[in-house]
Amino acid sequence: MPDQYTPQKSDKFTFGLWTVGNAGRDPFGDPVRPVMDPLHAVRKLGELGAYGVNFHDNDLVPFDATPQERDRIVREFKQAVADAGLVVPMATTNLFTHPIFRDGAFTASDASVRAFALQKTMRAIDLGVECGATTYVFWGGREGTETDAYRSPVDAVKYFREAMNFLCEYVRNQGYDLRFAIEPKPNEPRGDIYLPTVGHALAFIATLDHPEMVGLNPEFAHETMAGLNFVHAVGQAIEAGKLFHIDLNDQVPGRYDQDFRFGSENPKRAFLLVKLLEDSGFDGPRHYDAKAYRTEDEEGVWAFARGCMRSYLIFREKAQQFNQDPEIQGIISELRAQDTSYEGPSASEGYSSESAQALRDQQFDIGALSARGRRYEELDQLVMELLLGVR
Ligand code: DIG
Ligand code: MN
Ligand code: MN
Repeated sequence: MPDQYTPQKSDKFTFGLWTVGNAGRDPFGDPVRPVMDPLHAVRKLGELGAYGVNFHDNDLVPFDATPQERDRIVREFKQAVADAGLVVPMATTNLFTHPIFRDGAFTASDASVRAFALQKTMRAIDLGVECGATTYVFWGGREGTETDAYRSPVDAVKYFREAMNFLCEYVRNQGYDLRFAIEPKPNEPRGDIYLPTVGHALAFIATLDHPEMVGLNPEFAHETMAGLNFVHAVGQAIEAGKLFHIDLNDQVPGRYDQDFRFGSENPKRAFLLVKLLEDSGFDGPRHYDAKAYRTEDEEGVWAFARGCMRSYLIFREKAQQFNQDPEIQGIISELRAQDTSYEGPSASEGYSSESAQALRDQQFDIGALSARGRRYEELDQLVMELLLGVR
């Protein structure tokens, strides 16, 4: 039954074909659901109110498809996307399933594998652009090691950089309207994956020939697997102007990559993430890189997809309530008034020898400043009561 949490295309929710199409295989069990026809996924997502779909090259075009098969598949896919009123904002390459990538793709020790990974990625970029993608994600699922006895981690970074620089030049040379988004992950399927967090990726991007073309696709589960605060990671990406895309899902810290339904494990962190995205004016797709529990049949998959989108809309409404709640905003206003009452010398105006000397001479009431309580318990309890539906 439609209600105020029924998604609209204007909410910009997207799903990867591999998400709703996940057949439930895991390291200890066979698939539990039939392989989903990508055209069926497109139609169903359109019916659910999604804005778009994304794909890895081989989610759509089999690894060994002939050029003729490839063209037919793409033609039919583009028609289904158009019929469903969807778009394809993002595409990416599968550089992790085929055995050739067993020791990596861009960072593989074998130079011929690195070259093949570039060839496959150029073709996949062409495919993504042909379907309308303007963001291209790089998740280095196999870019890592189980033992560091052979490949130097210094070489790995150099290999990664030469691949990204080459592909940036390819996109520039082709005249494509495309930005790259690196997706960090700390481990799995490799024992350790290079560029494991948002911080590592930001540092790496700064070393590229065209850093302006490359940003981030942070994933909730991946920073959480690393024991990090995903809201902080996204905040740093936003502040750096590098939040080019985002993978929404959920995760229990310290576990394998669970890719749970958004908001299903950490509702407070999910709320604070949605509040950050909405307050910051992020206008990119709200992309779900998540999958239904292995226990589910196809109906359960669509319940999962609906739940991802409904929870985002509920959290967005809660964020609006937070911003309008008189008691919450009263505490914030009082805190901010006191926090900004200092009028002495500071770093906010930049450095000068005069300001440095004035700062040296500044007197501070250490006792009063040390004794000041922050009222965060009161404020956080109000957030919890908002989320628990008692405000
Ligand atoms: C897994 O978290 C990765 C791959 O599914 C894909 O390359 C990327 C795009 O969201 N996420
Ligand atoms: Mn994941
Ligand atoms: Mn992802």
